[in-house]
Amino acid sequence: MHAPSFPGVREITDEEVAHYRENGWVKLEKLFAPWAVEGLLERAKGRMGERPKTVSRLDPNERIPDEYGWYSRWDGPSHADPWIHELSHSRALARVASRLMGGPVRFYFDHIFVKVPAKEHGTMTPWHQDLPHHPLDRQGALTIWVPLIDCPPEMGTMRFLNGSHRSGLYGRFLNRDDGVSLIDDHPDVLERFTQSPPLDLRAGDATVHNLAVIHYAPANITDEPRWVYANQWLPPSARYTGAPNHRTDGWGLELDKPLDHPRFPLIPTD
Ligand SMILES: O=C(O)CCC(=O)C(=O)O
Repeated sequence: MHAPSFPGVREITDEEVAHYRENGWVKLEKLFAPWAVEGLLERAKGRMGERPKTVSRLDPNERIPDEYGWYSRWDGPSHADPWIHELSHSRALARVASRLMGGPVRFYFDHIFVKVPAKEHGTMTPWHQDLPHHPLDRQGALTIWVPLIDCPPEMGTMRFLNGSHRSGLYGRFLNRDDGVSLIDDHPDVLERFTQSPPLDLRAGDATVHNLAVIHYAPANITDEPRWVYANQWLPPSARYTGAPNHRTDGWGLELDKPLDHPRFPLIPTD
């Protein structure tokens, strides 16, 4: 497949790769050039509005009420906007994922994720692992999470339990309606693992995390919405489990087969 070379994404270093492998997450300063961040933010606001609303998955020109009160989202912006597609499916971004993962990569998903200020109805993102929420049979996938505005800890930058991606799977804890948290079920994790420091990110910095690392994000206690572009990658060998998921439903994926479908392309990295 053709993968555009996108000059707005930098190469990462061996030290950054080593940090990711050891801890299950890494901070990448200035991953996106300022013009790339501006391009994303302008498009996100164009679709979602200055005081953002969720974009319909059925019609990317339509704004709909937020599914959960604490965030607004635009799922799959790269499928609706060719400029975002150039970035999300670029060789440069695939190289970042590939170096961290240690092999070839498959594009999985992207979205704009806007955390609403706490004084409206934003909340913390509770402790969780992502992987139990995905229809994937194995580990290895990662998320590249890029704030599009300066994002101090008060806006809710993520905190990670260092090395927890190597300790197995703990359960599903996002958007639970019974109020049970990962810490209720596994109170020992906060002693077993050290916690990453509060991260002060500039627009265009990134955190990358393994879908198996335990993490949370505090509430956004500022007055401004927290605009983030997140982009996810799979190891090509990952197989589809058939669990319902908005990323994969409706594409005719076959149970127990890799996600070989134009929606989830392998992106060349050299
Ligand atoms: O942005 C947040 O508040 C949480 C994001 C998150 O948990 C994730 O990307 O896995």
